[in-house]
Amino acid sequence: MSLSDQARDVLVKSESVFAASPEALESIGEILKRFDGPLRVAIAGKVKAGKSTLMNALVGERLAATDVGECTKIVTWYLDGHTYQVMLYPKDGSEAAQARFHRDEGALEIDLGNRSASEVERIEVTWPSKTLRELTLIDTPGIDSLTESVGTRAFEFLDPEDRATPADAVLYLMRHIHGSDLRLLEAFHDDSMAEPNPVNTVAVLSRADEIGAGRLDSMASSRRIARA
Ligand SMILES: Nc1nc2c(ncn2[C@@H]2O[C@H](COP(=O)(O)OP(=O)(O)OP(=O)(O)O)[C@@H](O)[C@H]2O)c(=O)[nH]1
Ligand SMILES: [Mg+2]
Repeated sequence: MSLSDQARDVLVKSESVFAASPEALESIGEILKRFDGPLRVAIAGKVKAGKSTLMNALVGERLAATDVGECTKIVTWYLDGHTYQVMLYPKDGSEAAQARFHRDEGALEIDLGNRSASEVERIEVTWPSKTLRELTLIDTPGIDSLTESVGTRAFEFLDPEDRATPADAVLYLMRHIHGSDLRLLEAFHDDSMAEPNPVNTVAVLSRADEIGAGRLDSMASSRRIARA
C-alpha cells in the first residue's frame, strides 16, 4: 500500500474512532476532502522571477498575466471545473463577484470592473484543464522588498483568512541564490507554518537560459548552480 493510501486509511479509521464527536467528524471529513482533492501548489518568488510563465507552462495555456497588468499583483487560484469562470474575492469581506474575462491572442484578460488590484484579496479562475484536475495552482505576486517581514508577507499572500494552510507545497522561484531568498526559504519552514500542515518547498532556479548573460553554455552553468 502506498504511503498516501496508508494515510487515507488512517483518516477513514479515525472516523470510526471519533464517531461520537460531531466536531471531530467534521474536521476529519474536511481533511479527507482536501486529501482526495488536487494538490495545492503555490508559486512564489521575487518580482519577475518567472512565476506566471511557469504557471502557464504547467497548464499549457496563457492563463496568468505576465509582465504588466494589474492582475500580476493579486494572488490567483487556478482550479479545474466544468465551466470557465473567474471570481473576485474583495478584501473588504463583501461577497465574491463574477468577473468578465476574454482571451486576447490566447492570453486570458480579466476585467476587474470598477475595482483596483489593491481591493481584491484573490482571484479564482476555474478552467477545465487536465493539469488542474491533479494540481490546483496558486500564482502569487512577486515579493519585491528585502525587509525582515518578507517571509511574513509572503505567507499573507498564501494564507487568505478563510482558508487555513491553503498550500500543500510551494515552488519557490529564484534567478540567482541571494541571502534574502535563503531567509525566505527558511521562513517557509517556520514552525508556525509547519503545523498542523507541513508546507513543502521546492526551490526552482528560474529563467535559467539567462544565466551567464545568456551564453550558449548558460544551461550548463545553471545545472552547476542548481547542484551547488
Ligand atoms: N529568457 C527567459 N525569460 C523568461 C523566462 N520565464 C519568464 N521570462 C520572462 O520574464 C518576464 C517576467 O515573467 P513573469 O512570468 O511575468 O514573472 P512573474 O514572476 O510572474 O512576475 P510578477 O508576477 O510581476 O512578479 C517576462 O518578460 C517573461 O517573458 C525564462 O525561462 N527565460
Ligand atoms: Mg506574475
